[in-house]
Amino acid sequence: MPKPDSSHDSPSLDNALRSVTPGQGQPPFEDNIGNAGETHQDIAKGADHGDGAAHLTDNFGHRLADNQNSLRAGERGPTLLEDFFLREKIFHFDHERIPERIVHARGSGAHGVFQCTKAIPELTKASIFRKEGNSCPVFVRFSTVAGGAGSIDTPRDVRGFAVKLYTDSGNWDLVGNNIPVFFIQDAIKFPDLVHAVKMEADRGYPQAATAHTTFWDFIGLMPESMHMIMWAMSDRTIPRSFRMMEGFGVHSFRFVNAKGEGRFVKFHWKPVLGLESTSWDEAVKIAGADPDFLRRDLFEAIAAGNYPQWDLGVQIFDEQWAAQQPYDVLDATKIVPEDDIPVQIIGRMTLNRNVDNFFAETEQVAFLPSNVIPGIDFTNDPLLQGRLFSYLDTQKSRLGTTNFHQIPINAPKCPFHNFQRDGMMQTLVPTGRANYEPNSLAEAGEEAGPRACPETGFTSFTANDERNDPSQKLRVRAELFADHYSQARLFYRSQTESEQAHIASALVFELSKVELEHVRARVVSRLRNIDEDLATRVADGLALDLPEKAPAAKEPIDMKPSDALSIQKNVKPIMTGRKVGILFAEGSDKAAIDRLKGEIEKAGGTPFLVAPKVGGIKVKGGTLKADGQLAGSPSVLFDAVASILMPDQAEKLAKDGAAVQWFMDAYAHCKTIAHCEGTKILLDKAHVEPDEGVVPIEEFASVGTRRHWAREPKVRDLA
Ligand code: HDE
Repeated sequence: MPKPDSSHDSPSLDNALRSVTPGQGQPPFEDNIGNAGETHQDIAKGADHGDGAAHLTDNFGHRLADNQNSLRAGERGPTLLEDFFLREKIFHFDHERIPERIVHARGSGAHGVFQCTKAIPELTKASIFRKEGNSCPVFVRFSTVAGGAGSIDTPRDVRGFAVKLYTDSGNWDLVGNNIPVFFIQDAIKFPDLVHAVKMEADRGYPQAATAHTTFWDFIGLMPESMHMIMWAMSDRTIPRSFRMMEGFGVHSFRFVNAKGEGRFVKFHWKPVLGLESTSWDEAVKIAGADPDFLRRDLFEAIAAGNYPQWDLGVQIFDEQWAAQQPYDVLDATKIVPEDDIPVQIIGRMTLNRNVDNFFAETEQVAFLPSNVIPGIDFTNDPLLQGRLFSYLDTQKSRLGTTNFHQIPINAPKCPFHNFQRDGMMQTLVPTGRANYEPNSLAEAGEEAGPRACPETGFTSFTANDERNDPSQKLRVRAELFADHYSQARLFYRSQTESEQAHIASALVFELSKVELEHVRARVVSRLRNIDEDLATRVADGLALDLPEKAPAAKEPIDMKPSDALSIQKNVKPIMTGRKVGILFAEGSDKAAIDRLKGEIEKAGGTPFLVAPKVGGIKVKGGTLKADGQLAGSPSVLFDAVASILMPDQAEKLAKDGAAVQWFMDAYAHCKTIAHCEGTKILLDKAHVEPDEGVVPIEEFASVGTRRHWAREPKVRDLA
């Protein structure tokens, strides 16, 4: 264990992790307890085994002689209760699971570093932003919202984007999503929202899906959700990779500078790889081909040294500007358009280390929006205010103790000292009798403990808000929160034609799964306030008579469309971070394959060889091993595909459903298909027609891995 520390400094992460590593934490015995001449240090090193392996012991240090057979009364007799090895092993195993998160149960985490790239002391006294180059470690957890911990990675769902920054002035948790707005305006509705979206209470399904009756029933009755619904039905909720999605703090927060001046701030994480999403058909197929698609993608990218990066951007505005807007900046169902307040980049985050242990780190990490540091403060957003309570509370039920902050992944990396004591699973051993304050123990030469620091400690910002009368207690929603449609319209009208079609199809799909017709109709009646064309398309898709327009609490206004809201307008035409599937078979030209692999790697992409068999295959110029077998490596797993085949092999594969589907899907998902002459028969069988994205192998590098949306009308009915 880390040495007990009277100052109660947090154990550093390294120390704390070491404390559970076999061989650490031995008491300093020098006597021999093992084989002749063997000391504790030898035992720790596993001296006995001669191969560096440690001795297997129980949790109290007793060595096991046999880990295969329990202790029994006779060769064929019952097992003895006396077997303390067996009892402890089974006892511990029985209690391995902890309650999963009520939302965001399915998540993937990684370590990294954040660095300030632009000092902004005039805006905030937060130490991390005081000087360019200031840096701190971070831990990030990406998640889906609705599904359980073992659910698939690619349902249509919002993604959590939670960042813990271990700064020198304490942990700052920016617990955001990949969508900048939320379904509801007030925390009091959160339990209802979550009950409605999770599997239905009586039947226990569907898992990880919004496409069901109770979700849409709640949504139809909650017009404030309409803006979020536009985002949720867009391709934002089916990201290609965590590495290619934006993150948002969602709420307006406050920056406070050394003079005590406050300004509103909205936080944005912008992925260096640009934005990219899958298509719905692709996401559904990925769920079968690789349920861990996004988790694997993150892990493999970091393991390969392709570290994902995001720029941290801020939008800054003051009370005066906020008061002039047609929406309330305290309303989490609204964005502040980037065209009105541009995003300034102030830092960069790099994820450069995978977790060592999923449970200890990704599962036990506890994010608290209430973790802010001096220079960053909350606002009166009623959703944020509710979150400030909920997250602390939930950690007690998940992690079982108020001492969850001592778990290495949660502990700050700066010292912490206070008079909080005891509680379950207390691992610190404070010394002395100063566990209260004030005390005068110092006058007798005793350790008196820490004191508050008025100069550098956290002080809450007092907003000068003329629109608020704190002397009244009211259960109301501020007037400006009433416009539920203008920004939903802004979002829809900022999308490309293809993206608008995706939103319409997503709504048709989701509502088609709703069993109650009046629920479908109510949602469509609300869509009419957003965009008549959208409402008509959805009604048509459901074979529903267009219902009357729902009355709006406030008539929507037209806002200026913004390119920042579209994914397709923010894709970077780069191969970096993308994966290309290369299909080959017996007799394929190894030199051509090597050449193509080299080109992909040079452009920052990852080639992945696919063949009918994974073991060595005889090719022209030697033998070649595949990374994946054809049936297990469908083209949905790649950003683009290429094939280098001899005509006889292509003919053989044309009779194999997996091969034909490989090209059919790549084509239907608007991906680049690079091929050699020999593949022709297979392409014909898959109905692949020539276009700008179907190119000879030699042209692959110039076309790259971007999608060819112009092809879409040929492969989908976009009505
Ligand atoms: Fe959460 N949310 N949330 N949420 N949330 C949780 O905390 C809650 C909201 C978000 O990877 C829970 O530790 C309430 C908005 C993320 O561990 C819980 C309200 C945003 C994560 C909780 C909201 C989020 C959570 C469940 C309405 C985007 C995963 C487990 C007032 C800004 C963090 C946990 C991780 C998790 C409550 C709304 C993001 C129950 C009451 C808005 C990324 O405390």
